[in-house]
Amino acid sequence: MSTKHKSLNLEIDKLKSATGKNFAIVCSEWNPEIINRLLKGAYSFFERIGISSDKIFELKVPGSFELIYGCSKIQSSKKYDAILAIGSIIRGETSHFKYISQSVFDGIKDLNVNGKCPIILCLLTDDNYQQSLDRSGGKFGNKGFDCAAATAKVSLI
Ligand code: DLZ
Repeated sequence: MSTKHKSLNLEIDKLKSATGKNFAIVCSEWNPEIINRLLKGAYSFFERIGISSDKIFELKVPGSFELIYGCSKIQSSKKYDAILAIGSIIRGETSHFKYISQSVFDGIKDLNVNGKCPIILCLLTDDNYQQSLDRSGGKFGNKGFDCAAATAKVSLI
């Protein structure tokens, strides 16, 4: 086993203390193949720490812009220890990409500032589809898995 995997396993072992926590995932419906790959990564992390997918509340929203509203609703429910927001924005021909991306980062940041319940943002903002594939279970790993680990970690703060 490589050193990298040893340290990953140690880290995952530490995060097993989050097994009793309640998590919610909010995910966008845009770029569904990428979202499904990120979700697969996220659920595989939660399974590694002993949380099965049926124990995680999942809310789908139309696009990444609506992640803000979805997360806000879940925060207000006061039922969860941490929320994982998943979206994929891919640059198009207009400046829409820039406005949506910035709004999501700002909106989720504002929700984190309110201190009700932490939100980890797994938002891919890529120039093209290949970059999104590379980061959702491709050559750069799976950001869904990494962000699920961050969600477990922040629930323990
Ligand atoms: C409109 C739009 C565009 C052009 N691109 C994306 C995208 O790449 N990823 C994404 O998650 N959502 C996109 N959307 C939809 C917006 O997030 C939002 O759902 C709509 O503007 C309606 O508010």
